[in-house]
Amino acid sequence: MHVLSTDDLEFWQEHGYVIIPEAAPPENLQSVIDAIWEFQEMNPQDPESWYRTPDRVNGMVELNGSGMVEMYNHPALWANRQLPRIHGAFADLWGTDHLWVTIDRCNLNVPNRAEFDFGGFIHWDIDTSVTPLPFDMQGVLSLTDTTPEQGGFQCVPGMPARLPEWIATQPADRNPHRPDMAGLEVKTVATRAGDLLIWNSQLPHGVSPNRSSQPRLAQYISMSPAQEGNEVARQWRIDSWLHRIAPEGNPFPGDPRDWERTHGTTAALTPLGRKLLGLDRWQEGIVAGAEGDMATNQQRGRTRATPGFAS
Ligand SMILES: O=C(O)CCC(=O)C(=O)O
Repeated sequence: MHVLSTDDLEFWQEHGYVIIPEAAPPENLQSVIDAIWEFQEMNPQDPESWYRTPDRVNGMVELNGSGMVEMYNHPALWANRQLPRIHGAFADLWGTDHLWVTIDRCNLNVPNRAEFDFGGFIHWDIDTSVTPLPFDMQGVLSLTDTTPEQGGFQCVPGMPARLPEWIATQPADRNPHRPDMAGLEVKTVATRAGDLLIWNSQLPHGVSPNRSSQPRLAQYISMSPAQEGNEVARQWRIDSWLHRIAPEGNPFPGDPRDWERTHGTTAALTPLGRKLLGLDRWQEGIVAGAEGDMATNQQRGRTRATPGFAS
């Protein structure tokens, strides 16, 4: 299924991100919204409850306070991961249908107030000191309409197209995960409910502060070429889905309640979903061990801490 137009592809090349409208139907969005509030043990009608759960400490320090919700395998999340329109959009960008989907988290970025003042951040998940620059994609599905003040996605548009030249102007000891923002212009992107925003990982990006009165709710979804020869990663992914196990890794500390494993339900998968997980193969005749290394990906892949995803 082709999803992106020629204009979309040009926008992607120029700006380093693209928005796919109506990527998921409203009922799917509502199911994820309900699941997030339940998982967080918060009442959407009672703002006092939104600040109750202390943030767990993220290994990637800039994420602290940004409202990352470590729910990974709820059936409502899988329902969106297996939508043909979302798969089609990533397939257009990667130039192949043979993709795996990330087993990724959600975001509930609540409004700032006197005793809660999240400043936002701009970062790269990839290591921009590596040559050649790693290439990957990341994505976020907006569950509600999100105004520019509401704590959504922000970035430095156009940076991937000029990243090597910009790096050449920077000191050798620069932070390869956090750009010096001097002279760089940040855009906070407004989105509609159901928009899927996909960005090139070379784009400096992050979560903006929520200066509105409404929370920002989102689900992270990305896809990368399937590593069907990487049997360790494939088995890990199947176990994660089947037993509802959170990915491990530096950026995300996991859920100390182990709520999904102990209380959750394993999601039903469509034929497309089975391939996007790795349960069924896109291609026959793949030799196990032929590609990839989960440990290496895990160390380098700050992106999503999902085995099988290199960054
Ligand atoms: O929530 C967003 O819009 C951006 C999230 C982000 O920075 C990340 O996942 O690396």
